[in-house]
Formats: sequence, structure tokens, C-alpha cells
Amino acid sequence: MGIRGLLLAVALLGVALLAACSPPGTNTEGEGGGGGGGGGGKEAQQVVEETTGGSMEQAVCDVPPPNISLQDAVVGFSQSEEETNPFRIAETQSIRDEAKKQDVKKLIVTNAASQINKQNSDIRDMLAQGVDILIVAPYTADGLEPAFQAAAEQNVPVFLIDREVTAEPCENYITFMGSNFYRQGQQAADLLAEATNEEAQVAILEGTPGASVTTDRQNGFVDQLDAEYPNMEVVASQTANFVRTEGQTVMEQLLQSNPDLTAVYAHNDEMALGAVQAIKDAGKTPGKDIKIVSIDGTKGAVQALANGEMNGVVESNPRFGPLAFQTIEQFLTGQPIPQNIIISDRIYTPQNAEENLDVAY
Ligand code: GZL
Repeated sequence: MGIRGLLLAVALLGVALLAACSPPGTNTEGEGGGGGGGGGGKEAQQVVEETTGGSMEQAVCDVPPPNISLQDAVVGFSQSEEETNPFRIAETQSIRDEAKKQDVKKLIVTNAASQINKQNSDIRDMLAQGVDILIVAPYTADGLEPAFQAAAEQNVPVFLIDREVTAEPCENYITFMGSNFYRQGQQAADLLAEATNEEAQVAILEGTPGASVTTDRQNGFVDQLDAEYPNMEVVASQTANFVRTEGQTVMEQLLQSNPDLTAVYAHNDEMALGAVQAIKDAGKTPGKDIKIVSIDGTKGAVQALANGEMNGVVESNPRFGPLAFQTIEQFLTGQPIPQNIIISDRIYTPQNAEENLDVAY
């Protein structure tokens, strides 16, 4: 193994270890502020599970870091969706908390309100304000190319969190940090199989069309049903855009058009909680008449799971602050950065929900 390979190995170990045992201060109780971002100490932190970038040569983008320290840097964070979803609240809070902890010179935060064109203009505005580094939570897999190009022209490195993009790494971004969404879909299928004794008429509430997380959570779930559960049938699948009110409205419609529905898989907790309300309004008992599984790990969903109104939740941990800034620090000090840094997520079950409520967000 050459020196570059050794450097990469050391860097990867650093990312894994530091993310796994980030100082508790980042999410210490009470620092959550804003109603989100709180939750537990170290056990709430993200844990890096795997890093991929192919061979050593592919793993290292040949992009020279700006000659600046985090403490002298202006960092821009481009958030994608409104902060009504606890995932978004916790994600932004984690970035704010860690920027403060790392004594970053200045943090600018924008919110694209679920509009890809606004996210492009948000990023351009931050570039015009002279940001040195960008952290971006992409709204959709396509559409941010103009912003990436503008950043590259100004030699501003981009770090992706939370959702992937189709644009190539290196010329557009240094690395992607996030969950394995396909596996989350598979895990949701296993949880729903457990709750329905592997026999169900399933409705799916899908996330935002065109987002990598939607595609992967859908494919993971459907592929797992096809591979393992022949008596579980998807009878309806419709987007509700990750929004609770839309989840409720779509669920109302699906209940009317599919009276034999026995199970729901929601791509996120917000839509699942909307479905819970719709099922109640229809005079049925959520968690019993109709089993419900979703993804995120918000306090609302984990509480519903503890109450028996839901049947399983796969975590998608939004607390990217420690990992994002640790990775940026490594980049600024010339260490090789893997092109994909994948975090692991826990599984909430009816048996462990109550005891894990403090980790939910
Ligand atoms: C996952 C993130 C998803 C959440 C949803 O990383 O992109 O978007 O699971 C959110 O709650 O809308």
C-alpha cells in the first residue's frame, strides 16, 4: 500500500471513529433548541458504517482545498425543505450546533422551501456573499448543476448531506454523507412482514418524485417484497411529498378506493402520522386494523410506535453536523476524503420504542 493508500486508510478510520464517538456536546440535552436537534448524548450521534469511492485513486478527488481553516471560514448551508418536518429541524440544528462548537467564523443558512430553482439561487446568493465552503442537502437528484458549476468556478468545495445527486463527484462535490436508503426500504419491508405475518394488501406513501431517497426507499421495499414475501401485495403507491397533511389526504383517498387495505409503508414519518389520522377518521384502528411502518425516527412516530398506533420505524439520522464538519476539517488539512460516507441507522420496534424515545428527534 503506497503512502496515499496509507493516508486514505488513516483518514477513513478517522471519519469512522470520530463520527461514532463525537463529543456529546453536539447534541447534549437542551442544546437541541428549536424543538428539534435534541435527543440523547453520544447514542444520538451518527455512526459511519462504510465508505466507498472505489479504488484509492477514485476515492480521492484531486481538488486542492482552499488555504483556510474552519475558524477563518464562512460556511454556507443550503437546506432543501421547510422546517416543519422534524427531520429538517434536527438537521439544521445539528449544523448550527456543530458550526458553533467548531468556532466557524460565520455560518449562513438558506432554505429552498422544496423548490429546486430556489435552491440554485440560494447557493448562488451564498457564493455572492463570499462563502468559502458549502454544505448542501439537495432537494432532488437533478437540477443543481448550475449551482455546482458556479461553486466550481469560484473554487468553493461542496459537501453533500442527506440525499445524493446524479452529477459526478469531484467536479461538482467532494463527498456524499448519508444513509443507505435502499437498505432502509428493505428494512421497512421486513418490519411490515413481521407485523402482518407476511400477508398484506399494502399501500405506499411515496416521498418527493425525483429525489434519490424516494427512488431508493421505493426500490428497496418493493425488491424485498418480491424476493422474500410472496403474500404481501402492493395495491396502491402514490406520492405525498414527505408532507404530513398530504399523507393524510392521500391516505383518505386510498382507504376509499382500497377497502381491503391492511398495511401502509410510508417513505417518512410525517406522511405516516398523516395516515394514522386518516385511518382513525375512517373509524379504523391504526397499528391493528391497518399496520403502519415508516422511516425517519421522529419523536412523533416513535411515540406512536410505543402507543401501538404504528408497527415499526427505520431511523434516518439527520444529525449531520459532527460528521460534516469533521469531514470538511479533514479536507482542509489535505487528507483524502472518500466519495461516499454512509451512516448506519437503528431500527425502532414496538419492544424498544419507549426506551429509545430520548434518541428520537
Ligand atoms: C432523508 C431525507 C428525507 C427524510 C424525510 O435523508 O432526505 O427527506 O427521510 C425528508 O423526512 O423529507
